Amino acid sequence: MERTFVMVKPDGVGRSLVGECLRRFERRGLKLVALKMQQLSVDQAHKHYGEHKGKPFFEELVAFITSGPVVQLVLEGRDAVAQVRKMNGATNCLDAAGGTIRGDLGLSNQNNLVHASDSLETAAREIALYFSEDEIVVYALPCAAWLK
Ligand code: FUP
Repeated sequence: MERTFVMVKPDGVGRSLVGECLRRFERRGLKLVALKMQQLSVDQAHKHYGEHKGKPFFEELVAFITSGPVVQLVLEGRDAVAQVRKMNGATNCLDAAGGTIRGDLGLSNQNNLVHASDSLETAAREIALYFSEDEIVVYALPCAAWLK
């Protein structure tokens, strides 16, 4: 089963939207297999957003993502990477469709509430950045049979 990494960003935590985000993922049928809360260091932020180093918005992005606590999730399910990206919506909340987290709850480009991995390779890298293997919980959801 596919795994993806999700981070509720400092604006999502600060606006008390952690439960709202998690509720959407759970109701969709995605299984929560790991969860933690922390405030990222600048070093962690550089590792997380390494692909954006050198871009004009990079320093501001690092300042934002380290500005307050974040909540990190690992979710498991069918086509989890692509489905969670769809549920988050377009990067800029102003372009995000209704029914998505960003389209329903945000108005900003940078403060866009949630991050999610954009490929299976990225998911593996990002999960390993924040979780050790023994922090990922293997268990069966009783409803799994209906979510195949
Ligand atoms: P996403 O994959 O949707 O998380 O978006 P990107 O990886 O393209 O960008 C990472 C973060 O950089 C976004 F969540 C918001 C921020 N960003 C800006 O602040 N300005 C930009 O022009 C593009 C992205």
